[in-house]
Amino acid sequence: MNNRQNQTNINWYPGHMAKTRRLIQEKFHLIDVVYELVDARIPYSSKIKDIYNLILDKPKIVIMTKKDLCDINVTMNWVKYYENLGAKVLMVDLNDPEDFKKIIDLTKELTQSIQEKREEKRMKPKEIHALVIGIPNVGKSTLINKMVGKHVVNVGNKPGITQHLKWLKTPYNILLLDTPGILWPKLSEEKVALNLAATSSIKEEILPIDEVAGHILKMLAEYYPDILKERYHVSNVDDIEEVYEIIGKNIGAIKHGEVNYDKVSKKIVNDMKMEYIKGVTFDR
Ligand SMILES: Nc1nc2c(ncn2[C@@H]2O[C@H](COP(=O)(O)OP(=O)(O)O)[C@@H](O)[C@H]2O)c(=O)[nH]1
Ligand SMILES: [Mg+2]
Repeated sequence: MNNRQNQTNINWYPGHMAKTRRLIQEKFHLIDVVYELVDARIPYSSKIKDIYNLILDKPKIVIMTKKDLCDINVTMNWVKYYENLGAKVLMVDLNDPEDFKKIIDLTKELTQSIQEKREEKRMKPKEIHALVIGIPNVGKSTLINKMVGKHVVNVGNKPGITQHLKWLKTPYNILLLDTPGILWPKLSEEKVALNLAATSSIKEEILPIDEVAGHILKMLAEYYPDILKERYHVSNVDDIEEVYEIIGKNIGAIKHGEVNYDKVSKKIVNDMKMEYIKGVTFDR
């Protein structure tokens, strides 16, 4: 991993990260609750690892998004794991209004004591300041737009675009702040980096596409052979070479008997992105 990192454009991350941390620190005293978003397909790999000293002591909800795309039984083990560490966890499909309501309800619950104290002093309820943090592509913008009730931040935008540094009003007496910059996961573990690339949380250029596709196939073969068989009409999932050939045939990526590996890899990665491959959790 180290060698490869040096070869890629990964070098500009640390500076961005430091800036993000500083911006969070500046807003810290205002924050009542933190929404930490992770991808339910990779509840370990998509978790920010070195932000905790920053947000310690703040009430926090770990929101596992994309429930509709994950393997619920496996992700449930991660929910329990984080709950055992003392976290409040919600597994959600951000497009499901009932799941969305759970986030609002839990926020009210976690900030109840703040409001009760104010009530005793005959003050009106405080507008709760919530910070939304998470690595790219975990649904931060989707959540914010849903809560605000209109399109205020771009969904699915490329990481690197300057973000709002503005508290956004919602009808729930909650003000929202998007991650002020970019938070990067730790890429030191090879498997983590592959998981992140497989779920589009890190840019495609960072890892070779054949490695990302190979990782997706390997995970499917090991844990979800039926999904692999059904999606690509293969019978023997253990022979990756054969799987490539069959997919190559199916998508017309074979010329003079030669498989166009690049095309097949792109197809596999794209199938994850387009949500054709779902019901999978890659952190075990
Ligand atoms: N299936 C599914 N897709 C989601 C969910 N939440 C977000 N997305 C999609 O994930 C992609 C990234 O979302 P975005 O809000 O831009 O993530 P951000 O980079 O963290 O702001 C978009 O295509 C969203 O539509 C969810 O719960 N389920
Ligand atoms: Mg966003």
